Amino acid sequence: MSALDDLLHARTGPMTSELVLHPGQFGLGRVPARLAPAGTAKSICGFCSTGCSLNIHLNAAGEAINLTPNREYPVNLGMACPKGWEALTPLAASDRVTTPLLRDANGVLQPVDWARALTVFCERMKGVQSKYGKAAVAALSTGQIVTEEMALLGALTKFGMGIADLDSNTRQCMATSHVAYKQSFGFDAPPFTYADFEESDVLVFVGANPCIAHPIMWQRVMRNQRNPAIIVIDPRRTETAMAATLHLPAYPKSDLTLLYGIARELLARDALDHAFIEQNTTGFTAFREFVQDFAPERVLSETGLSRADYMRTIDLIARPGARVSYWWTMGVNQSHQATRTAQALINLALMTGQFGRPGTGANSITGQCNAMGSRLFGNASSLLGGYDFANAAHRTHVAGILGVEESLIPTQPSRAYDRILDSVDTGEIRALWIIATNTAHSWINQGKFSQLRDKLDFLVVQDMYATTETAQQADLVLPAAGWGEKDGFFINSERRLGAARKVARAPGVALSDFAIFKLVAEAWGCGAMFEQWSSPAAAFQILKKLSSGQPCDFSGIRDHDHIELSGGIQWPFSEADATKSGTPVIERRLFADGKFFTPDQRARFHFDAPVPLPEPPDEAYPLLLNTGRGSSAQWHTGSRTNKSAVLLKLSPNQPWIELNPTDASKCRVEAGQRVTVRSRRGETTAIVVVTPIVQPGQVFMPMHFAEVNVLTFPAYDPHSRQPAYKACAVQVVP
Ligand SMILES: Nc1nc2c(c(=O)[nH]1)N[C@H]1C(S)=C(S)[C@@H](COP(=O)(O)OP(=O)(O)OC[C@H]3O[C@@H](n4cnc5c(=O)[nH]c(N)nc54)[C@H](O)[C@@H]3O)O[C@H]1N2
Ligand SMILES: Nc1nc2c(c(=O)[nH]1)N[C@H]1C(S)=C(S)[C@@H](COP(=O)(O)OP(=O)(O)OC[C@H]3O[C@@H](n4cnc5c(=O)[nH]c(N)nc54)[C@H](O)[C@@H]3O)O[C@H]1N2
Ligand code: SF4
Ligand SMILES: [Mo]
Repeated sequence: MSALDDLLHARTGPMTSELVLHPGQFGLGRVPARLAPAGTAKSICGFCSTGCSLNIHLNAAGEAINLTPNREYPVNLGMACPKGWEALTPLAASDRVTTPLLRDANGVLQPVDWARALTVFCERMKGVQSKYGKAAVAALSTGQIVTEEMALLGALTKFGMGIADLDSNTRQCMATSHVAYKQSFGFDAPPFTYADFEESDVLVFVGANPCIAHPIMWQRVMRNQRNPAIIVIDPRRTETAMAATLHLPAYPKSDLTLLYGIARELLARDALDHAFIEQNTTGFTAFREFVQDFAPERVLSETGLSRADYMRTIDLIARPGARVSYWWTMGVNQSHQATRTAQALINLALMTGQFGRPGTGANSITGQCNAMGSRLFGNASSLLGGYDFANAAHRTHVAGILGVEESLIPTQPSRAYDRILDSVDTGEIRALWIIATNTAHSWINQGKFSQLRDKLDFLVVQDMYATTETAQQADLVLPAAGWGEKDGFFINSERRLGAARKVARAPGVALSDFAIFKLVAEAWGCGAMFEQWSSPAAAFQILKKLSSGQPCDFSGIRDHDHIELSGGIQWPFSEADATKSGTPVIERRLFADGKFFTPDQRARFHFDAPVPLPEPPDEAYPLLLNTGRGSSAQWHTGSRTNKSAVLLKLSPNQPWIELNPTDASKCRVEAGQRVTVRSRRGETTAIVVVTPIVQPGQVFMPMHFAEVNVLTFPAYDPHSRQPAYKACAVQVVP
């Protein structure tokens, strides 16, 4: 391990050497992560999937001192939300983990060097594998690291370490969109570009609160000069709903009924694009038949909407010549029938031919900065590059590009997050490696996760902080560099690749995830398999090859600099595109020719009958709990945003619960009071906010406090296995 010591010595040296390995050391060559020269570097924000470009201003030593939003970038046009403005602050937090930490015999996490950490990692993981079988080790990853890192992790775990189960927090977030698009379009391909926010006549937002969750996308809506009608379908009267033309407060999870009802009325009015249906879709006849069951009486009684609002919605959508776009986020994806609900939106756009023209589309808004990267390159549900594990030709193709033995590629996708945790429960899985996600806070029905900890022989957490709920439970913590401390690319909601740059040095001996994965590969004994992955830049070239010929083809992009100089590049941008046009177009939407990615190039209508809520309110637990984003300054479990004094000032720092005035008086509680919130799985306390934003019988809690997932009910969409975080029964008591 002395080579490792050399490495660490180099690591703690001057700014220019985050991880400068001697050429040939472990066959690594150099893993360059040089800092940009003094002046200004451009980097894509590492919080949400909007993918704003930030100008990072550097001092003479090449260290970031502050930032301003990039005015030239086609995404944010000089704007940023509070998190973007504060993006550098979490890097300097005092609780950054600066060395590996290993739990000692007394149960205390103690600093160790990398050599020891890697030895323990391999001994314990291999120990579990030899005792219980290879399948006894699993990994949970993220949508918040650069694509090169995700892909390397995916290849390392599955092909190098024999780990069959590698899932990620993208399951909590975008699994539904992935499956819905794949089934309907033949590939996970969000069709839109952000220009569509400005080009629509009617924008329908379903279970999306962009004012809070995607503020810069909302700014793009505000730039729309076509006097658009904005329809918001959300049980809460959110900031977005307040700004809308029409708010439809449909009862939670009645969306499916509502959307099928709308399809029925469009049929009745013959507001269809017959040519599009005929030429570009299959399954319409059965769908037409199916929606006949959704007469207005049924829709109005199940959704609780007024007839006037319902009919006005249909009038707006059916207006001849109107460009209509449908946008959805977690109010759809986190439901017990999430995939079919997403597809109900896709169906509306298909039957009316709202594709491929400005201001149209059935558009899933992504969550994390690189959830789109993980959908294509996480190697979890799809094989690297959006291929299928079950397809032998795909496995041969990918094995060829990577130079790995084909037999090492699993023939099945990973099991989903919930199944992985179930297998921990049954004792089938004994060791977990968690990277850049905070499971102990964000997973549904979190009481269960804490019990599972005791069933694990070995838990490794790789994070920027050792203070997260999950890292606190780890046996081994691997210290990671964060956004701003490493190079790579993200893919945003509109399929735009953006380059994230190293503008700061990670603290102590923390390393980029890329470097950690390389070191693990070496220590494990499979380093040779990843020889060509010598740096993020080299990995980018591999990913280009994997993308080539796929719908997500970006083989026309030279390198990270090319991405940056072009203002980001949307896929597809193939080698042929590059030869043809030289420069990528600034805004590109899919399906202008009506051709989809299915074998017959036709989109599919998918539908299913609505089924009741998994845990409806009853006498004992009379309120329906909805959860989601609380403010534009809070990010998920808070491990990054809680480090900024500015962001902390912009949002309440205690868990709160929103109650309608009628429920507040029924429960005999008052605004500002601390109350107990209880579900069948656990209880917690929160401060009461009395507000008509929530409907009677419904309450809302932000997800940014660990307490909330003590309460949630573990229901999942059957197709995507995404957790249904937004509906469970609770009681509120003083
Ligand atoms: N500030 C901030 N921004 C973020 C994040 C963050 O943590 N903080 N996270 C990012 C990530 S990863 C994601 S996934 C996105 C999430 O972005 P969004 O999905 O927009 O945010 P949420 O608040 O989770 O949920 C949106 C809305 O769904 C509604 N909803 C709940 N149930 C239903 C239902 O049955 N039907 C309908 N129609 N609506 C329903 C909720 O009331 C809520 O207003 O945000 C991203 N942006
Ligand atoms: N009740 C409820 N629960 C929810 C949701 C909800 O709406 N309601 N939403 C769900 C959704 S959509 C999501 S996306 C999840 C998010 O849930 P999580 O992924 O658990 O939330 P984060 O706080 O973003 O956790 C990311 C972790 O990665 C670390 N990190 C950041 N950058 C890096 C890096 O470069 N390398 C490494 N190694 N670590 C890094 C951070 O410090 C942080 O601890 O929560 C889900 N949970
Ligand atoms: S909108 Fe998203 S990408 Fe843009 S600055 Fe805010 S968090 Fe970053
Ligand atoms: Mo998410």
